[in-house]
Amino acid sequence: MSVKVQGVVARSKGAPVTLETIVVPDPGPGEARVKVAACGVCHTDLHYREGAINDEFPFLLGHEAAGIVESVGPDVTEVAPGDYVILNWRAVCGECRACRRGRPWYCFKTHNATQKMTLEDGTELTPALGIGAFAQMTLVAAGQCTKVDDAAPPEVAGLLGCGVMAGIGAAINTGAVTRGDSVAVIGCGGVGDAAIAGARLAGARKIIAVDIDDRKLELAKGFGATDTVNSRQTDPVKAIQDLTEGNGADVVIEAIGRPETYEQAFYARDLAGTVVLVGVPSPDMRIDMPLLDFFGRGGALKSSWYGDCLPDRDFPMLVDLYLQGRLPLQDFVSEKIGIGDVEAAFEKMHKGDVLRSVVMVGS
Ligand code: PAD
Ligand code: ZN
Repeated sequence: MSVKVQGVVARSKGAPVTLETIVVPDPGPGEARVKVAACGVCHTDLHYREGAINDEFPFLLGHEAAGIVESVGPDVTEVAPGDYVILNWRAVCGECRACRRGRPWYCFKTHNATQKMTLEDGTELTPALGIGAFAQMTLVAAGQCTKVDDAAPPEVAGLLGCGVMAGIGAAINTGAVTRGDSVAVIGCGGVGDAAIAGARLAGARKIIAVDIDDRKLELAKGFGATDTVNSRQTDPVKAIQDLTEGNGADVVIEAIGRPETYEQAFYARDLAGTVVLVGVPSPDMRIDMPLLDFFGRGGALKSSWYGDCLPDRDFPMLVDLYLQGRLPLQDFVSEKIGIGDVEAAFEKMHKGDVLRSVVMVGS
């Protein structure tokens, strides 16, 4: 039997989100239906609402979630009802050219639910990142459910499902930060602070946080920033060079998704250093830089999709580090809110008032 629950829907470009009754089908082959407990509000949800990802409206928003498997399709063996899971948007296929080459974190055919969730009138919904978890129940591919230790509360565990994983992975997987590196992170929201936490876990000796908001810089220190730069007042490229014996950082992570901050990242790294772009730009953005500088400065320019993570490898490991007190996931949670408060949370995100608002869907 399909179930009807409340979900947060973006009906058209730029319009405020609305709480709607949605219809969630019974799980079919390869699918699982999950009772969502908590779901973080990520900047990518706002990108969806603003039509910056694609225009397949209406969207069912929310994708940074933890919950409990409610039921599974007939052939599903990897998860069972009652399992405590983090939802992921990288259920790797094992068959595409990336998977076959042994690079499953680039999987080009990740699995999502086959059936569609709908509005009551039958209008098909596009779930954000194939998840759609600002809803009491959601339908996903079984491989999108990663089992983790239920000692980690859902508002904390769920954050690993997107932004925090993206940030940590940008540092430890894409940027391959290692012991002794200098690292700069431009943009210290949830994703940037997670990159800082990742750089600390990997053993970076200097971690420079850059933001235009002093409140964010203060929080960044708590995740491991050794130095902070307010780029509204100070040229960040010069400041990062000054803090690294004039050289620039070994790895610079851009966690905003804007041309001017990408350019800062490019010039703030050491010769042959690495730039990681984890912020998501919008389609209208352009960049104009001398091609010679790309050659002359060498090194690696990388993008980080979801922190190049493998959910089954990385989520349980990071939950364990959290439970050991080595990864302060709880500090990303600025507030816990109700399912009707997502629009207000976007406003707070926009104003820089929060790292993460987490919707306690189950309460
Ligand atoms: P956020 O809005 O919480 O944080 C952005 C931060 O950047 C804030 O602290 C701002 O103050 C700061 N900022 C804004 N403009 C500037 C500027 N010009 N110079 C310096 N700092 C500035 O967002 P978030 O942390 O949730 O997400 C950040 C980006 O990461 C966003 O583009 C999101 O879509 C992207 C993302 N990417 C992935 C991925 O897989 N690549 C996953 C999840 C999120
Ligand atoms: Zn996200």
